[in-house]
Amino acid sequence: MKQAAPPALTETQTKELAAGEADHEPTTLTFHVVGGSFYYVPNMIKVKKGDKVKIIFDNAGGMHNFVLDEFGVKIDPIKSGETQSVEFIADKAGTFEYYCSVGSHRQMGQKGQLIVTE
Ligand SMILES: [Cu+2]
Repeated sequence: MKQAAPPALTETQTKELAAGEADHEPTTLTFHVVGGSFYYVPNMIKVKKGDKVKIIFDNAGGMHNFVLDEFGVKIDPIKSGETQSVEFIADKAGTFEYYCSVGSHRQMGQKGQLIVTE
């Protein structure tokens, strides 16, 4: 499978990331994450402990999923052009890696960080 250039952040994604990063009381946050070969955009998401996080995963090309072990998140692999979403509560602080568990995509760089602050 060919390496693809990751797309730039959309205006919506930029706003979503800013909302997660801003000081706030626990709330519901939505993040559109685009996955392709072999990247996620964004590859860093910041939230506060206690936030309810909704990930809307868009597959830009290839066969990919979205896994975040520490929060029991695992979207089944989806095909190019498909979208799948998942929700979880960010109930612990720390830095956690989300990744694609298809083939060796994680090793090839399809991963990102969820940073949960107190
Ligand atoms: Cu993948």
